[in-house]
Order: sequence, then structure tokens, then C-alpha cells
Amino acid sequence: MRRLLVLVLSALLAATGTAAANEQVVGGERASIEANPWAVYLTDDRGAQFCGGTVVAPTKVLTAAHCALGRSPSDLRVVAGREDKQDRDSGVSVMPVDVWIHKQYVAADEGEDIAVLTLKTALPYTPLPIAEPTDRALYQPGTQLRALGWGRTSENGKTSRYLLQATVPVLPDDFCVETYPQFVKTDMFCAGYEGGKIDTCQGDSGGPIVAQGKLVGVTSWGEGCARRGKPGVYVRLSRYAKDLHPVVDALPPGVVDP
Ligand code: 4AZ
Repeated sequence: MRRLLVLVLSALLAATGTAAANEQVVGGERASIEANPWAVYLTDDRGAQFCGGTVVAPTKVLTAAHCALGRSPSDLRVVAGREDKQDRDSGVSVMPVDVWIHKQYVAADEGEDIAVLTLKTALPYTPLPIAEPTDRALYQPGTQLRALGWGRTSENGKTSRYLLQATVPVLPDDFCVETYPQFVKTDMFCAGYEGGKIDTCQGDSGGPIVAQGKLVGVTSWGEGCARRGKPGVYVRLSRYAKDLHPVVDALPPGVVDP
């Protein structure tokens, strides 16, 4: 009996140990949707998740341009209020009515990797405010940011069933330029560890990286995932406040200003 208990306990421990080692964005941990109600994911019309997003106004979801490019509203769904992709009873899956992509967007590693999806009806989830030019302090090297998503948990692995988070510090722009010659200091920032191990990955793109109750960046690109010397690159959102305000503050079509 005692032997069995020990066996069961050690099996349980081993199982939890494995789960912990696999619980990642890459190298991250579980995050609850209650604590991060503005975190959403994007699927195609068949329900396959491919990117992340953030509720930035009741009818507006900010994502990456490279997530929205070439997609019409009819092959996009915003899934909000759902931590577990398999939990169809929680949250909502809604088709956007409009897709806005930054006019200057060409490729993620050239900057302007932002898009805004407009929904027909307001989401019942608290939006997250976008960082403004006055939030310069949030971009100082060493600032701890929290990235969230349902993306891959290793470079060539599967995407996550559950919402995950990882804490990564902002790295100096000079380090990012040295690593990535195409890095644009004004439009991007990079975050992570010199040694790799903790990072965002494919499927996290378009999703939030946050600090102090503000949306600091949008997950954008990087070479592989969690590689040594290859940090994740994020959209420097404070720089896009002017471009985003008119789009995010606009009322959805059909909604009349009282
Ligand atoms: C991607 O392909 C992607 N390691 C997202 C994040 C990173 C790399 C690639 C950062 O969506």
C-alpha cells in the first residue's frame, strides 16, 4: 500500500515536472484570462489559432500587420475571454467587420507591424491602454515586461493550448542593432535574455507585451525562438500613438454617436 502511494506520488511529481518544463510561451508559465482579460487570439474561419491580439477599445483589437495582411474579415475570428483554446463554453469568437493595416507596412522587420480589427459589437472585456510617447520610461533597458500568448512552446514545437506568459527585460537598442542589422530603433524594441531560453515564438505574434497596466508592444519577429543572442523584437507602440488614435477611437460603422 505504502509502496503504491510512493509510486503514485512519484509518478505525479514526474508528470508535474514535465508539465512545468513544457509550460511555456517558450520558458514561461500559465496566465489566467481573468487577470489578463484583454488578451485575445486570432483564428482562421476553421478555428485554427495563428496569432495573438489585444483588446484596446470595446470594439477594437490591436494585432500585427503580418497577422492580418492578405486576410479578409471573413477568414478572421477574434477569440476573447478564453484561456483554454479547447474551452468552447468560455468567451466569444467573433468575425471582425473591418481590418486596418498601417499604410507604411511592408514586412515585420521593416517596422509598422500593426493592424487594428474592428468588431461590430463591444466586447465585455476590459481594454488595455496603449503606451503613449510620455511612457518613455517603459522602454528603458532592464524594464521587466510581460509577454502573453498561445504560441509555440519551442521553436519547432506545437502552439500552447493555454494562455502563457513570460517576463523579459528590455534590451539596449545597440544590442538589438548588432544582432539584427535591419533593426529600426525608432519603431521597434527587443526584449529577452542574452542567453535565450525565455521568449515569444510563432503564434504569439500580434499579441501583447505589457508593463504597469499599459500595452508597451506587439510581438513582431525574431530569429527562431529563445536562441542565445537572438531576442524577440516588438513594435515600439509609443511611437505609433498618433497613427493609432484615430483608428482606435473611431466608432464602428453603424454605431451612431449619441
Ligand atoms: C513569429 O514567427 C515569431 N522569438 C514571433 C516571435 C518571435 C519569432 C517569431 C520571437 O510569429
